[in-house]
Amino acid sequence: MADIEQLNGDAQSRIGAAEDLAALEALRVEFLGKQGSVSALLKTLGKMTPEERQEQGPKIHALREAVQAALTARKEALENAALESQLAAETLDLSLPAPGMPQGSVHPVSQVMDELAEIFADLGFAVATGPEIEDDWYNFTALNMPESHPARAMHDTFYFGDNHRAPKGGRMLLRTHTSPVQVRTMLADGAPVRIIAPGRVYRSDSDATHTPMFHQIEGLVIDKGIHLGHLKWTLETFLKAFFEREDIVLRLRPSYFPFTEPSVEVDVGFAIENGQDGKGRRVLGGSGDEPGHGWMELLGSGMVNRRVLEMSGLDPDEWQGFAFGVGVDRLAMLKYGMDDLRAFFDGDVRWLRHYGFSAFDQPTLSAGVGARA
Ligand code: 2NM
Repeated sequence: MADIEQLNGDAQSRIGAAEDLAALEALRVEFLGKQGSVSALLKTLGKMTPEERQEQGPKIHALREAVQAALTARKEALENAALESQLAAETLDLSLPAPGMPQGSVHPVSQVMDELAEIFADLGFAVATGPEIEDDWYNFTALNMPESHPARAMHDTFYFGDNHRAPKGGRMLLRTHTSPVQVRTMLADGAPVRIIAPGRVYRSDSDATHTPMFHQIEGLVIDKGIHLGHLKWTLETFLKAFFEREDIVLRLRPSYFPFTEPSVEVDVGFAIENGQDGKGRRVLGGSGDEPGHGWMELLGSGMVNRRVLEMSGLDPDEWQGFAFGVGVDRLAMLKYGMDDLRAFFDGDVRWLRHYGFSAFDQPTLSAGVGARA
């Protein structure tokens, strides 16, 4: 009896103090193994009288249960502790770049696209997209550029061969602007409309300021009673948000586009106080009459031509609208100080490392759309 209690006390304290799983296994063998001390006690039951067995049996079985329970509890505690320390030692941040791998970055064009989408979303514009392979009806005819129109030749269009034809027989081409997206949106959804159409466009043209593929964002607002004032306010609000300065001034020059009437080209300047732009401001721009002073041509826009509205399924006596188009690559160059457009598409990782943006830098209006992480 005293033996059993002593054995249990000894087993409990030594099992509780076992420092690792190997030590615990040694204790299991020592107590419960074939040659173990508890097993030896169990074997004595066979030689006992029935009366002794009736008294000792339950006690010895209880001892075995208690030792087994202590082993199980200690094993669980040791395993938990091992897991805890493993978890503490092996922290794994899945958002970090893999060791030894080059870190990717967001291309400036993608960053500017995201900034523009954020700015226009705040003004209530939805993003619309459409095919880059178009037929000439959506790219030209619906935009008031019939077959014979000289502007078609001016667009340096990439055409597909004669074996690729649109369902109605028109020629297929790489879109030269995102305007066909606007036509498709008006035809599909009707009016009112408030969208931007960002995306790739293609023109056969290549030098330091032109690449055969570039990025454009066009905007379209259609509603009742829309006029040039709405256009000017929208562009002013957009450019102030994009360049993150309040002293942006716009100059609207009469121009010509087949799809708008009237058409205006928009120049931007930065005003500084105490100057002379007619409102007591001096105007700074990228190029102009004096070095460092003047205006920079930035985008084209105008009131959507009645014929375009008609071909897009809208009654021009009921609905009016304005549209604008701007080169995203050019905006990126201006905002982030890049000088050669061709470097945008070389895929040179050194250039990307220098000009690229952190993937964690999500443009938001509250943080400033162009904030760098
Ligand atoms: C520009 C300039 C002026 C324009 C027009 C349209 C549409 F489809 F509504 F007629 N979309 N975009 C437009 C107008 C584009 O880019 C320099």
